[in-house]
Amino acid sequence: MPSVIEAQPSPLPFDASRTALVIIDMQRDFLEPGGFGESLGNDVSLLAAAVPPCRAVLDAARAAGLLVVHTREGHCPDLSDAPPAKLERGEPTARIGQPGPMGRILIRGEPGHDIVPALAPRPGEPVVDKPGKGAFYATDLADILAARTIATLLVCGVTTEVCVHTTVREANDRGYRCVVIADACGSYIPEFHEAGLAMIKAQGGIFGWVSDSGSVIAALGRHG
Ligand code: TIU
Repeated sequence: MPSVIEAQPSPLPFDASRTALVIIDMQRDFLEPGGFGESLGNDVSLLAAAVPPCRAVLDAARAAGLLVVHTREGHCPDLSDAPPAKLERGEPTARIGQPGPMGRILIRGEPGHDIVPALAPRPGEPVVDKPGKGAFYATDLADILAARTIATLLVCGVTTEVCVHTTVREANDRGYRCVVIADACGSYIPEFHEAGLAMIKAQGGIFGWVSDSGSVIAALGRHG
């Protein structure tokens, strides 16, 4: 039975059996010191506030039987999937592939590439490894969603204006209804977090809807 998520610019009816929670890049490389986020000159502590709401939504999504998809941004150890234009960013000693306190920065299989323990994937939950900012580019996410006839995405993670936004834009063009869970997202640049959310819901919801963890959890509790 459809339920409704309180959201802006309008409430959104959704069918839980065709809804997925997509958690974007909640990796140690972005959330902890010594990783990719810090190598770009950011204060990584700014992302910590997103973890508890993200965990609360994850618990509710699991309890409601939603498909849960985790994504990780990162590259092959030989960097064959990392374009030079991306490798050139940041301080030369702290670029993608360079050694750091959590292993080679943004490289698959290294400790920094792992999802933070509080949000660790469970067996059976797809983990999509992506070389880009968007979760659809060069991944099998579209196939994973199509196999479950998913129509609505609940999206959270980091960072709001980079990988969350790129993924929502990709998803919107592919026909998904996207609900961005504001307090379960985070940015190194607070005004970009706010602007990113404003862009999504502007113009009648040009990219999707914006909600919050409490509203999403309440809606998941009401479904069915
Ligand atoms: N730098 C920044 O804000 N984000 C990224 O590089 N990747 C993600 O957002 N995951």
